[in-house]
Amino acid sequence: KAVTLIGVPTDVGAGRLGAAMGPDALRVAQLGRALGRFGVDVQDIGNLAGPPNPRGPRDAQGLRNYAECLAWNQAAHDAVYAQLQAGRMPIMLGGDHTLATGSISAVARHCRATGQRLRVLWLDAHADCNLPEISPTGNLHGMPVASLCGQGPEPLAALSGAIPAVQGPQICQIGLRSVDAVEKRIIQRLGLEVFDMRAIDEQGMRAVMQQALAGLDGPDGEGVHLHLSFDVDFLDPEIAPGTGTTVRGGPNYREAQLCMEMIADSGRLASLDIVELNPALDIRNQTAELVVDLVESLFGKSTLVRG
Ligand code: DIR
Ligand code: MN
Ligand code: MN
Ligand code: MN
Repeated sequence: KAVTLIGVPTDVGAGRLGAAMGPDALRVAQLGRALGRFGVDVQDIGNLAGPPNPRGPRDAQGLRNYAECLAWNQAAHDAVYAQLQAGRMPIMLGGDHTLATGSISAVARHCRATGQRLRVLWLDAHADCNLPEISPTGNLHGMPVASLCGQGPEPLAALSGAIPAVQGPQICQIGLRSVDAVEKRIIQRLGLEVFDMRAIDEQGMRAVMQQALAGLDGPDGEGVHLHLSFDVDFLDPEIAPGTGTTVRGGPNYREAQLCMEMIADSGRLASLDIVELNPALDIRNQTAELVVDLVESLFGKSTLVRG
């Protein structure tokens, strides 16, 4: 297995500053070395470059820092696509969640070129499918799912070279517990598959992940490219304080581990975003260390010999 770490140090899509330091916090927590211990060939290409955060007001479209968001997403797209073409698995170290438009657009382009089927798992407290007109904040990190499904500003929606980059039913969201009023209807309109916290409470993480990953591990899963977009605010704030928009009532440590272990068992993980880690809000880098711990499970760390 060959993996490339791509730092994308920006917070232009977020309401608070600090996610731009996410890539370095993950390096301090030794993400690369942790993966190396599983026999993974890890290359860290450092941080991409892009415009500074102007901290602008909402523009006429209702968006904050739109031009800067587009530039960072284009950079993320190009870097992720280059790694996929080189046959390496990209891990994008964000950065705020706007960047998933760029990374997943690259993955969608790659799947189109190689004839693979794309499945996206979206771990988040939020649905991220706001549109400029209905967003309560104008922050683009609340909109990447809409962009990927062909909604909102066209230059972002068109990054993969086709609109939409992804169809709603290809995206499965897990852990939601904060969805804006109009967003609830967009979720339905786009046809997203959603397991909110209530589903996890009622059915348990195991049953939820079995449904989310249904068919992937067998012969039906051959030719499926599984992308994981991991917003750190998916996790309960008690274990993960280092992120900008915490919402109480998220998955606990064991639930999060099981989620990652079951994704690893599918054997299909082919690209990953780690986003919204905000070291300025963290306590002694504990959230970055937790993320590294979870990513180890994602790459097959297990307590006992398996398989
Ligand atoms: C809110 C918050 N729904 C918004 N979204 C966040 O601004 O659109 N997404 N924090 O991660
Ligand atoms: Mn979120
Ligand atoms: Mn692939
Ligand atoms: Mn998000």
